Amino acid sequence: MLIPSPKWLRGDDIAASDITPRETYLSRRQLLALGAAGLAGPWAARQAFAQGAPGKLAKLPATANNAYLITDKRTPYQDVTTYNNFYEFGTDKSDPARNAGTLRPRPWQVAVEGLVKQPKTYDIDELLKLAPMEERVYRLRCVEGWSMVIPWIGYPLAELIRRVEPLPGAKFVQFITLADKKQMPGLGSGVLEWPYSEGLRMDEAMHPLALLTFGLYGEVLPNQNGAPVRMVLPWKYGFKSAKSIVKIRFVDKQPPTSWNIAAPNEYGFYSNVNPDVDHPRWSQATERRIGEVKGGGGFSALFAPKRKTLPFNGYGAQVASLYQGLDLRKNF
Ligand SMILES: Nc1nc2c(c(=O)[nH]1)N[C@H]1C(S)=C(S)[C@@H](COP(=O)(O)O)O[C@H]1N2
Ligand SMILES: [Mo]
Repeated sequence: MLIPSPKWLRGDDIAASDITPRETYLSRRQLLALGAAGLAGPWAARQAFAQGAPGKLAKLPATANNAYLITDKRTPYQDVTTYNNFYEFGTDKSDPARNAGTLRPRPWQVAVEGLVKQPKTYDIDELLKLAPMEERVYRLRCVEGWSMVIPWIGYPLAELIRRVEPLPGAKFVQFITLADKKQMPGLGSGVLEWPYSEGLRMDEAMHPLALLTFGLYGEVLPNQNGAPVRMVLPWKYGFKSAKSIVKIRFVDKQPPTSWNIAAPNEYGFYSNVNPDVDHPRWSQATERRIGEVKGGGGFSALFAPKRKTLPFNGYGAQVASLYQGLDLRKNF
């Protein structure tokens, strides 16, 4: 799959010619609506633009990495930032966009600890400069049966792992995310065990696809998408991609994960996207692409055409070898 591609096949070119005009059109329509309500003006123009497209957060320069080619049309920014799972801010898809304004992504520190030679607490600005930023267009598929295609910005987690020098006893990496009641209204509910915890086997964590992610669509992460730093693991269900990380811990045993604790028969440790292993309450054979029909993410989740879900979310050529000899029905 690591084939150099003709320029016209690249996702960014498709997006540039295809999505931008539509967003411009939507903004103009929103402006007209605001104008009719007597609200048009520079402020209204800014608001209308901010809703549909990037442009309100700090830019995060990155070099496109097209090694992992995705030609699917990108999910519009509007949907990427308003249809979210981030239970610390509520369990409805629209809650994170509405409630995550209270998250303070600065100052921020990430403690890298456990079985490593060089444990260290990184300031977010230091972490940002640790390795060259890449833009990678990845599919993200939620276990709920919807997916998105997003231009993420970050660098391989392996860059960080190499620098802290894991000890031979380190077999797993655990990600622990922020749990602060003052910033996160959803922590009052007992739906999940807080802080949110996820984990990977060391070889999964070292895989070049595993992206330590700081931005999307050319800018730093919006709060609702896990500012200031999250994981993106494109071959696993979305919940493995922990948001707003504060600790990365190297351990010798498989770490507990929040979703596995909440429902052990539904969410296993591995959580590789697998169309052949149904969730106990629904099939995983198909998915719907958010943004494919108009009317907000929720409409797409219900009414977009069904697509066949691919093994490992389409990244089998890169990652299937990690699981050779492992029974993926048992180790779901
Ligand atoms: N801390 C934290 N991280 C999280 C979650 C969460 O509730 N809390 N939800 C997960 C789930 S279920 C999904 S599908 C993805 C969604 O990421 P997105 O909103 O950026 O698309 O984030 C994952 N990371
Ligand atoms: Mo999810």
